[in-house]
Amino acid sequence: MKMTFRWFGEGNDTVPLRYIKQIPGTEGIVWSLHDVPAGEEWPMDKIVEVKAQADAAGLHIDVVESVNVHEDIKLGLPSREQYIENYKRTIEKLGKVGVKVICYNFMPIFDWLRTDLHKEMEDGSTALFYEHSRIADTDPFELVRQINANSALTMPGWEPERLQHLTKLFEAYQGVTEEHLWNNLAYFLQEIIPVAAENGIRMAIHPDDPPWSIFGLPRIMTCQDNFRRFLKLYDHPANGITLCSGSLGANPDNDIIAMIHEFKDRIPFAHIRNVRRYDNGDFIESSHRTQDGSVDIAGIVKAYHDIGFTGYARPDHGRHIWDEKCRPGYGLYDRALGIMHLWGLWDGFEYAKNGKEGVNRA
Ligand code: CS2
Ligand code: MN
Repeated sequence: MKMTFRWFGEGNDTVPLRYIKQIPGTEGIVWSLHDVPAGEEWPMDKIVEVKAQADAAGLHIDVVESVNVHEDIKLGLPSREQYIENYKRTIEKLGKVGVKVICYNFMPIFDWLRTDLHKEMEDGSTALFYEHSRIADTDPFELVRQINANSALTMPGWEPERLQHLTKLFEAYQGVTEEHLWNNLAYFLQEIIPVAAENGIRMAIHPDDPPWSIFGLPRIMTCQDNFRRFLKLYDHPANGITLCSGSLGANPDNDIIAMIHEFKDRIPFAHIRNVRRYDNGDFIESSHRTQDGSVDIAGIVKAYHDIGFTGYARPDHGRHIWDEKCRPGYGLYDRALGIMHLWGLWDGFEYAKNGKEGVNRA
């Protein structure tokens, strides 16, 4: 397991690279060019700039999250051709600087969705919270306005230029079913996977978060059966999954341990975090520890250890603790604790299997 940490870029993140370097066993950043709109080709000079910053801090840039997919590709519009071309050029450039994994998602309009970015927990910390009834009862425009108004920094995938066009986007998705989305995803994969493979890159689709339809929009990357179908759309190691335990874990029917075993060769990237689910469909992003949430994080790390996982991992969102001022879900403290928890479990399993020698090697 190769540990990484998401970083939003110079001037766009509260965590300096040198702090990331100080988290034990953390070798690289998970990065993106957040100011390049979805669909545009990434400029080489900006890519090289991030690489230079990471190099100077002694961190690698092997994993990109995300190269966002333009809505026209998800909608299957004729204009997708140009956006797919741009996507391919970006893949080639990323291959040139040594990127190994590109994470992306195929969620219509919205990326991850929560109703409260600072829900207070029993211990006074705050965390990202999803209130099921509020999604059902609130108009999406109003909800986005409320959430963005309460947040100093925009959430990834919620870029203002995309949200400005919300009305038009909702109209465009009228009549777009899950099957349409599957077809459009298949088309996209046929085009980009060969280019990724040629450039030494594994594509890794992120599950939908939450893993069910919201505001009547179709969502397909939601469960084990659908991931199986996804992998068959293009049966090649370069067509892979970002297995996010927190996103999938919001649905109690998802058996993440079973997914790790079934899809083991096709998981270049693991997001490992917990959520605490409530009976009414609400959930909150609790600490990484198994006991604090509803997802068996210890079992998940054991499953990764059992399959001899050599891919990249990162702690996903964290709580906001010790009065840290940070991006919602992306502070330093709780994610650093998350990493230590994940390593603690991993080293424990390794020690039980191979003793001190194994731990030294790992
Ligand atoms: C999120 C997403 O759960 C997560 O990892 O932070 O924003 C994720 O980065 C994207 O869906 C990947 O494309
Ligand atoms: Mn994730």
